[in-house]
Amino acid sequence: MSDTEHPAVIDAVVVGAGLAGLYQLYRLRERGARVRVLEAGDDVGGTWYWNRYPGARCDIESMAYSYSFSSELEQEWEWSERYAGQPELLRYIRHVADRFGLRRHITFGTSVTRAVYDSRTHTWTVTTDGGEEVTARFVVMATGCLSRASVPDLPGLDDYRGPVLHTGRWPHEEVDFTGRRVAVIGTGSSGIQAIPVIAGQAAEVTVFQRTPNFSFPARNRPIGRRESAERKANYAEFRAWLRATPVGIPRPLPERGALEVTAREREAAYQSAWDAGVLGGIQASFNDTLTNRQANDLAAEFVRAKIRQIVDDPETAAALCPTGFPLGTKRPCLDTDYYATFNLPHVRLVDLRRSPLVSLTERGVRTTGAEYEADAVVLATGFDAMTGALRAVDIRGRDGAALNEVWAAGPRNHLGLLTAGFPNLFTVTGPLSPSVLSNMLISIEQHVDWITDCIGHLGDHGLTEIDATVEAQDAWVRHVAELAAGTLYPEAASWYQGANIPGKPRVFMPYLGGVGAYREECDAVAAAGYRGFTLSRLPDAHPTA
Ligand code: NA7
Repeated sequence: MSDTEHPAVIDAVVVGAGLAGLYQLYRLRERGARVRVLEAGDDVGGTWYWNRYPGARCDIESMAYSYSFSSELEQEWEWSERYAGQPELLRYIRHVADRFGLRRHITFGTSVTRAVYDSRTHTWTVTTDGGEEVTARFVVMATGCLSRASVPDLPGLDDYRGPVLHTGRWPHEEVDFTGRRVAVIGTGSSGIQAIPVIAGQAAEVTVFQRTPNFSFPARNRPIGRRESAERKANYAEFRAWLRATPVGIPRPLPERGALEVTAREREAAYQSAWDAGVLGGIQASFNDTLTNRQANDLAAEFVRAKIRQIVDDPETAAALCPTGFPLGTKRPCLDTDYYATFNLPHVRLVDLRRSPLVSLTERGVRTTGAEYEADAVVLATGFDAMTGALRAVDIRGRDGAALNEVWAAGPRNHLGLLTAGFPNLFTVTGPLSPSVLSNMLISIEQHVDWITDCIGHLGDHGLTEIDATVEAQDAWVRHVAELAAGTLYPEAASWYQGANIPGKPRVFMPYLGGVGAYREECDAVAAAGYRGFTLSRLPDAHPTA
């Protein structure tokens, strides 16, 4: 690793100190690169720093949703539960930062507002909200897919007198709902995790549901020492298997379609997935759930029957039954006692499809049917997913081109990694990569390894710039869209395709080819000398990284 041409120019700025940013920092430091990480929060953790709402929990098993880069770390860390809660995940991430001496390279409480590329020097100058400028050869956007909270433009939001809490921006001090009336707006993963826990504390909970979701029991439980030791004895094999699967989640790989088996076999398969408590388990019972509407309807009906079984009041059960979009095409949820919570006398469901939300008032929430008083309002209303955090930064590439303009009709890039005209600016788990349709840790490690190797390759060959070609980018954008078009995903108004944000272009953003195939493609591109990218060097430049 040699120095950049100017001592004030560092090798890389990494934006974000979540799981992606920390690993990127670790890998680049390992190569001796000079790196600054800029992080908006006051600590490491990313998603697990911000999402502190009651019940926040990962719905991929801890022993799969954790770093694999260090076998010492893997062996020494003991997870207490099958699905770790937010406090434990944050402890783990802080431990990683300390164990690998990463903190001294991180500036906290600092947001990046602007990044400008200089084609003459092949460097980016990044500006922070504190007015600082940092110049680096490479920028890695490790800003997360679900990091920009979406607060809907609800009339009367300012009139409401009580606290309004967004699940994705939860306060750091304890929020005590004891004896209070709580209104929860939103029934995605966050709401579905939070509602049973809030109901365990509050005097009254009113849930405002616009779209019911498919949710499955998580079957969370403590991990015993023996179970942990068994997994750790074969950790490398387990990780290798996960990396080759479609989504990197430990669950069986279906070989048959739902219509190729008898009704009894089908029921048994769904029941076994329901009992296993694995994210996406029901849809993964058969290989055609997300491509064949009839197969999907069978799986969806199985879940609706479960909801009707669990929920005592038939009207509430009917309102909780998801209809109108295929199972799995909106992010499925894992829960602990979600549906049963509606049997509690102090919990009620307000179906916004029947009586739409009109406004917040001084005292609570008004729908077309009634006004519901509340001492606190919880917004579990989600995120400007996948592109929100990237578009929040004013990114200017070659010739001053604005990323926001280039992406006006939806994200464009090659392999989800680099956008043509924005050289040396990488995104980790960005749009058009498997990202949110995968175990994030698998995708993060794969991206960071690829990016680090790419930066190393440039340095080893005296090169200072990598840019995607427009042809390769166009082909990749087309490929991602074609994969989505062959499935039922486009039938749902999901955040996967930006439908939750008014005015956002409807483009299906995650790559659906699976993490195994995706890794192979990325590796093949690198092995072919970064096919689809243009590599160049500045005359007289000292190579970096
Ligand atoms: P989601 O999954 O986007 O869920 C947001 C929920 O909020 C969803 O039920 C929305 O209904 C509802 N919502 C959003 N805006 C409104 C308004 N204006 N009125 C009523 N209801 C509204 O976000 P989460 O935080 O739960 O989960 C995000 C991901 O984090 C999750 O998938 C995991 O990957 C982790 P809608 O469906 O739009 O009708």
